[in-house]
Amino acid sequence: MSKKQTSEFKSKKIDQLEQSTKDYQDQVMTTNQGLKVNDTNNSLKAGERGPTLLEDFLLREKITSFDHERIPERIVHARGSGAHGYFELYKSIEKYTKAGLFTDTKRKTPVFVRFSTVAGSKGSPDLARDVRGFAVKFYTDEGTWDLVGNNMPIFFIQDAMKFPDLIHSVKPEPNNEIPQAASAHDTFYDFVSRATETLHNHIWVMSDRAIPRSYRMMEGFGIHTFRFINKDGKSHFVKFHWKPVLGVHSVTWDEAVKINGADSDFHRRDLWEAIEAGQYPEWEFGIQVVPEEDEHKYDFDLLDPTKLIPEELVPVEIIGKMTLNKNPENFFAETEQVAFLPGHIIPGIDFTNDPLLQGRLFSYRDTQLSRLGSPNFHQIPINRSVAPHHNNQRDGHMQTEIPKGQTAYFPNSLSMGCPHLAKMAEGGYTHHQERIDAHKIRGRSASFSDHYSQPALFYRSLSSWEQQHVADAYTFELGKCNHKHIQERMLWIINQIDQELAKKVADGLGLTVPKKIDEPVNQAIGADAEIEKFQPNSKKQYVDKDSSLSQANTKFDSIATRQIAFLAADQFDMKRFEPYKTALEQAGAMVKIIAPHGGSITCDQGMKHEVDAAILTTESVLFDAVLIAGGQKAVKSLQAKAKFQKFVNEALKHCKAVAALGEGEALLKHSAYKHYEKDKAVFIDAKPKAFIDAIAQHRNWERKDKVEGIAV
Ligand code: HDD
Repeated sequence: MSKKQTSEFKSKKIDQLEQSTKDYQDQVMTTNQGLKVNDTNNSLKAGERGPTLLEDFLLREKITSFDHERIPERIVHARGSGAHGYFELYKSIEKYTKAGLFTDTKRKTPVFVRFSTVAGSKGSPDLARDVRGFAVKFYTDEGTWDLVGNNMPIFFIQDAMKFPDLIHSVKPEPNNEIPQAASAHDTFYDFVSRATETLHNHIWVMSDRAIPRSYRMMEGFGIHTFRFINKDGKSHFVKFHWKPVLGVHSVTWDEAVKINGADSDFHRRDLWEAIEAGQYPEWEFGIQVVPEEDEHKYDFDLLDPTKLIPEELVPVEIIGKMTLNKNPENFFAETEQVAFLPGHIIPGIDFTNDPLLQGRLFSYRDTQLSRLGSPNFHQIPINRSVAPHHNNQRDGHMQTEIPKGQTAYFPNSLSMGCPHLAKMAEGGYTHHQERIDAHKIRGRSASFSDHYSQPALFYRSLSSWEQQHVADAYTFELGKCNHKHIQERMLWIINQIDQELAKKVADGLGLTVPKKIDEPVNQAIGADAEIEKFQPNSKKQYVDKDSSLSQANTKFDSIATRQIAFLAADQFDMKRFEPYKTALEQAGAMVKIIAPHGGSITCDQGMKHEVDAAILTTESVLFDAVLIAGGQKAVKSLQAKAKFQKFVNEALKHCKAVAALGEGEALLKHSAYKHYEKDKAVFIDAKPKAFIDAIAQHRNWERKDKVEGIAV
């Protein structure tokens, strides 16, 4: 995280957007035609109590605009938040690619990023258990490149043909439109249990990755294997990675459920506030490169998007960094209207035959036509490239440009052949020449048929607390299913991944893991042969564990932007608080005063302190750590409101760092956690550094079993 003063870079994209930005300060109100308006409160009537007149053009303009101000939400990823920033290159990788943003270390390439959940509607809560979208638009000098990825390195399905089925199964059920932004329902598990290619992405969704602490604390992945093409035309396979500088951190499911109620905009607000505070989110950019000749070297197929390349086999090479340093001016104009297309590509990068990617190349342009209403969506300011565009495409709804000249075709002589074709030396895009000699078939390669090895690798690689979270998530999700045959089928499938995991889930559901699945429906849908073909394949174990898959191995070196609740009341002990406040803020954390009432409180030194939130309006789950004020009178006031005790109990239950100053220990003493004195993340009058180090650890999972019984 860099501080605002050190990173005020303004990109050429922002310059371009400023030309379309309107500022209404000190301006008189007008109609869309520039006519000055002197009354926007009353319609034109025949007499004060009389009927409204058809003549009222002001009413008509205002109401018509309002009536049409919604556009269709995205089919998937409807709920999201965006920000501007830039990408910097650490070192040229010209040996792999000729792409300018990856060879010119002097460039700062402007980006716009949109994070999202997948299943929920536009207004759904941020902390749904779900994959997060991680879409990056690079406005490069050679054209716009969109890397439309997720926060998980694999996808649910292998072929775009199944995408509508996947989405129909996870979205609210069609008869009653229930549940919103949740995968825990019958149709999803009916599908997952029958399409076992989904299992790998699915187990990631059962893990803590699906409930991030912040967009700023999650990884991003391009998922598909792409191609890099260098200036000699040589191709390498490549996978793209984003690694957050703050590390990968999540909340627990209990917190997620409560955050959704306490602040359903939790992630949106967190991103917005961090950028406003000058705590710019940063991700390092990494690549996994595989030479063409190694295409068939691995036990999985590089074209299969349900497989990752373990970092143990091909390490990620870090080559650059992305910084988000500006919030949008207008949510609709920028974040809602931004259109990402995997087909937006630049010289030096090319596609592979990954059948999921191939289908995506069609779907995204198509969906923008109904979402944004016209093939001219590239003219919307946020979608405009910074590289100039000239071609013979014309007209259509909302054409905002005025193409000059007599011709709109190629070849022509009347316009001297212009716009003329780019020569290779001018950077014309050419596709990698791949030799294809094949039968036209509707089918899938046998090399895609291993559905169990990588879910098992993922589970094996997790720490014990992460594994427990996965078991809890399966139990919760399947517990919400109403059909026993779906639960049992899932248990049978989980058993192929890991028997201990299946047993835990079965115990939670009050079922047993079935030995055999014998469902008459398979015959009815002709699925027996298909199911036989793909399940269960004997698992392979090409690596024992991959350390990059566990959040236990992430970074724990910063408390920048962490939210610290300071529980305080009038007459709190300022002398004890001051060194904590200074140290926490110097380390980049945000200290918020939570008091019995709003307004301000006065410390024992007679100074007034503005209250950030009255206890009534906030919740423990919105904070990363808790600091309890000292001072006899103040602590008495805290004890007089039971919610302060609940606040502390909850922080303890969620394994967060808690520090008490002086008399503040009374709140800990009365907490439901009896071992607080021996806990490595609970402090009484300790040095601020100890508290800071514990916050940087994110959670003290050693406490987990001891706080199981705390009821909050
Ligand atoms: Fe997709 C949106 C990510 C497969 C069809 N997708 C969308 C967004 C993200 C992804 C991040 C939101 C972009 C934004 O913020 O505007 N999608 C993925 C990833 C996939 C994937 C990482 C697999 C690796 N998607 C996928 C397939 C299809 C689609 C296979 C269709 C065949 N996706 C769409 C879409 C969306 C979309 C319907 C909805 C809104 C939009 O495109 O712009 O076209």
